[in-house]
Amino acid sequence: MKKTRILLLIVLVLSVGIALVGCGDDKPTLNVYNWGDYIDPEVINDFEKEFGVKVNYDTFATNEDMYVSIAKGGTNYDVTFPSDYMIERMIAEDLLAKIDKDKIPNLQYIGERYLNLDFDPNNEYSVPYMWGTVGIIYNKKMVDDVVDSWDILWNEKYQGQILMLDSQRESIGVALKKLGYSMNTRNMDELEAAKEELIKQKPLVYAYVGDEVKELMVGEEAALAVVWSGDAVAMIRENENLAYAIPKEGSNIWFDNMVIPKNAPNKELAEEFINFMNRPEIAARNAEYIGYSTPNTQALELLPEELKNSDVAYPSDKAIENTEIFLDVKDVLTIYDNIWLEVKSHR
Ligand code: N2P
Repeated sequence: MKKTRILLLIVLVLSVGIALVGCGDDKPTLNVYNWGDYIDPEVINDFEKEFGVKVNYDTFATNEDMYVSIAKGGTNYDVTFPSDYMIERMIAEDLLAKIDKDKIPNLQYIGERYLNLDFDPNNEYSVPYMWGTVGIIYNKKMVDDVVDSWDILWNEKYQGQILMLDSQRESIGVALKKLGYSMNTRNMDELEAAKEELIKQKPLVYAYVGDEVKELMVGEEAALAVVWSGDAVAMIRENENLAYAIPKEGSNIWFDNMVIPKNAPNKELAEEFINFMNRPEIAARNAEYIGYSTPNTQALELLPEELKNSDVAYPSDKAIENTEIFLDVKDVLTIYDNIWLEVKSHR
């Protein structure tokens, strides 16, 4: 008697298992590789339901991490989200598929200033997703100096209360700008000086962080942090003591686009997804949820007044006149890599 029951149980478990696997099998899958905290999760569910597909969703924290996974092979992502300089590099290294623009009618909603940028001159390989700046978020209760210069991140008064971005181009870029150099410099003396500057700053730095910056700043565990503007919007929404500034020495303006890796198993579904993400209603939901700035002009219209009018998310031309887009630094890339390694490992 007991034996039959156990046997029945085994049969039951096996058949449920087979049914589940079977189910997963008939649905086409889309493998998406995005930054952490960079989409309204409901949007993924809606795409799955509407298109009758399964989305596998993985995240990364920096362009460099994303690049390594794609370039070393062995991954099968259909869509990923690099920034400008990384798109430039991935095109040059033949890692991206050309996108069939006829499949992306919603490109019509993208504002002209976000199209045909130098890193992908005819948008043959990439479709805009979000854009923004790099700046300093600070707690007005904890900082009594004016925040208008990168210098404040080297002020000993704020020792242990400064967060830097755990991302090499941004951190090296901040040091370069502080010194009055371009964030895209290929000059060895300037790069060496930036490295020294970051090493000098290190005792003041509480931590080099990614998405955790939001919790730390909202929880008032640090006074100042280098952040991407969209995260600043999300943080200010949670804690009104926080404010954002783009330092006067200048900063980085960036553009994150959606791309299809050359070895994507499901390019057609990837194009459906990219088009879906640019439906004004969907683009607006993402922009509102994450706080980042949408390049989709119709989506912008759908945003709540408060967000639409935020000068953190949608700065004036004047506020960004002193910003640079990162370029692929090509032959000096290993210098940048080594500087970052040295800074991070310095004790
Ligand atoms: C979101 C990261 C935004 C990427 N967590 C800025 N390029």
